[in-house]
Amino acid sequence: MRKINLKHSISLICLILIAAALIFSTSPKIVAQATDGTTVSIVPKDNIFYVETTPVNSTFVVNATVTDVTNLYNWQVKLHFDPSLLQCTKAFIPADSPFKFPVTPTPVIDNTTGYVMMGASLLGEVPGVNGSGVLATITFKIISAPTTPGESLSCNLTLDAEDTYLLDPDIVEMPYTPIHGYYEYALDTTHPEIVEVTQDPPPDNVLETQVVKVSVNVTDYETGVKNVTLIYTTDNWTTSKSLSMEFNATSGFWEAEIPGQALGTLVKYKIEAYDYAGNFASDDKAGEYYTYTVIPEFTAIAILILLLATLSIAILIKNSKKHLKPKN
Ligand SMILES: [Ca+2]
Repeated sequence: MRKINLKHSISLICLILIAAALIFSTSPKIVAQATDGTTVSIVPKDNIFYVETTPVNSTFVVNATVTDVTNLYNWQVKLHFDPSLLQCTKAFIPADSPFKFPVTPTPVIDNTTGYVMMGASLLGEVPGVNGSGVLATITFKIISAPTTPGESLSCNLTLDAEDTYLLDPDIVEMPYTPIHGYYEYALDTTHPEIVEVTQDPPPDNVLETQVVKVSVNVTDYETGVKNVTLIYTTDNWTTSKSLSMEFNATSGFWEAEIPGQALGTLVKYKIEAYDYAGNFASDDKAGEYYTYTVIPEFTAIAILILLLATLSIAILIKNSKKHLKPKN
């Protein structure tokens, strides 16, 4: 692989610049004056991905940007990464970058040592360029994945202190603050949360053979909820059945129906959920389970309610007839 060390010895760019300086020796010299705010940054700074949402072999892009630079004539960026985790697949200066200068040596991508290096020079077109913008756009491919939940693989995306530089037309280095990047690839470790469980009809009013609709609100940080299961028993967990709950996009709840049961049956159930990273959550109402007992259609209470209702209606009818009577 062709390696260019542009800094330790006199670089290709410098040679060109020296030649250019000789040619353009009558050009007015501009004093290098980097403002206090000059930075070279990796943007985004944090590049955090999860296995379940960003599969291995996915790519992501970072920019090396410069801010508030004055009289930039020649620049170089060398960015280090861990080549056991990432491979650089592409590096270029965007066409619309104000720092895409005429002399641009081919970027050096070293996926063995783990660095990418590139630069550009104005070649005699003094003065330099002021402002902020993208120096380089760099694409990385994720090549290694963590294998156990909670594990994460990470590395810094470090701007080389020596080989990242900003030069003025006199080939004088201008100070800048480096803002390095960070990469992390993790198996998500936040569990889904079963927030709320409701049933219709309510537990004290389930009749013979009546289907019970159970609605569950489940939330999950990061990856989202993959599936929710209702597990119920009618013989105190000697046997049990699982119902896959369906997500209702309108209500935002996960729903399932427990089939109608015979009179007197005690039904117990619990809810389980997984997120897309394989994290598990269970809600068995702190070991008590959600329960209901199937009651007859006409219990004593029901009859009493019915009698009261009948009486109320009778009174209402009587009252309304009274009102209909003319006053005189
Ligand atoms: Ca999660």
